[in-house]
Amino acid sequence: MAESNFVDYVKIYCRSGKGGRGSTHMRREKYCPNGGPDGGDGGRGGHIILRGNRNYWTLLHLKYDRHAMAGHGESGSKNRSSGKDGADKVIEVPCGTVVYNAETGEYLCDVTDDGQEVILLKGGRGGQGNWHFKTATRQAPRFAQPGEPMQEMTVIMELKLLADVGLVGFPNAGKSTLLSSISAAKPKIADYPFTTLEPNLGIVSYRDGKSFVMADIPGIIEGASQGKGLGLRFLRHIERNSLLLFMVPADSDDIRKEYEILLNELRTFNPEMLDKQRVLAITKSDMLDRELMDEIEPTLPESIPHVFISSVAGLGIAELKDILWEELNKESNKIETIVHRPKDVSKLKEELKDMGEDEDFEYEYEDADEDDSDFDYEYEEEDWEEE
Ligand SMILES: Nc1nc2c(ncn2[C@@H]2O[C@H](COP(=O)(O)OP(=O)(O)OP(=O)(O)O)[C@@H](O)[C@H]2O)c(=O)[nH]1
Ligand SMILES: [Mg+2]
Repeated sequence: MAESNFVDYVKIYCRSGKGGRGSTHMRREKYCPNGGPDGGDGGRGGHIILRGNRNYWTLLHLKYDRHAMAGHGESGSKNRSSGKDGADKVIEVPCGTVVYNAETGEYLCDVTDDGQEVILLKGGRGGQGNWHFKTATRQAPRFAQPGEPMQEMTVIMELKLLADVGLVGFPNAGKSTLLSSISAAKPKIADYPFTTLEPNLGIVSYRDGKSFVMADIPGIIEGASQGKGLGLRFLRHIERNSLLLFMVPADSDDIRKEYEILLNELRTFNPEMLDKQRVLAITKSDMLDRELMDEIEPTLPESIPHVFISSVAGLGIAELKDILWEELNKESNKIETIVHRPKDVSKLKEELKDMGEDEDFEYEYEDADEDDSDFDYEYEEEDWEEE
């Protein structure tokens, strides 16, 4: 796929900081013999934190910065001085970012709000210095806790745009034309299929200063679920929409059949998509006269509201907005929190390749010398034996 600035899928490596070691220092000062243990605690390792930022619209900035590493905590020192905490690493992400473990496919977290912070990987706690371990019978402990180890993980970040209404239709159905006519968005429009190659968002203003967000995604064709056309990769951008607007052109041979094909592709992608409220728009209706509309009317699917529109002639647009607004505000159609399913590990390799993300990272660990691995990190004093 051509390089594009719309990046909605990245794989990155994250590593939190490890905790600093506690100090085993013994106080030694003039006039103070046997000063006792005074080793301070180690600092906490830095966390890896995700923060929602509404100024970001894609994951492009992460494409060039695939290593997120927090600082390590510093060791404690004499005089009960605690070590400095490691610096947290904050990763700014667009609202709507979903994070998965790249090895197991497990769903980890979801960042939806501006300013929302989620700790993705916790930094290790710092070890306690030796003065914590002083007891009546053990006046001079010559040991301290090591810090907790760091955590590392390779994650997949996926953007699922947050919009109210998602447009669903075959290529050339007039989706982008509708978005451009009722919002300030300027998607590319042309009379050939697959004009739109990446999702577009537009804010549609409604009466009295009210507005809603509409997402135009690339066209879907029969067999998209098997990877035909642009496949289903963009469907996740309408996964969160509370309302789906199906668009079928008036000159289609069989409007109902086209609608059912679309519905079926959505079902294959994620059966929960069918729980969303749907509205059907018959586009390009400037090509129809009243008589033809009356003829088509009874053949349309009964269960959902429909409207004849023409974005070019402005026909039915006000009525369409009314219907969308009404459906959006029905209590039953309020966005339910979507359940993010884990990724299928067996298909993960293929998916990464599809997204141009198959590269493997090589990481160097700066300090493999300290071997803390045989410590038990429970903070119970019994665990600590005098060396
Ligand atoms: N007559 C008429 N033509 C329209 C109308 N709306 C769109 N078209 C034409 O239909 C063609 C396709 O329109 P697009 O908006 O690019 O269609 P799309 O659904 O976004 O197509 P993809 O991006 O390829 O999926 C263009 O040539 C438009 O000018 C309409 O209301 N009436
Ligand atoms: Mg388009």
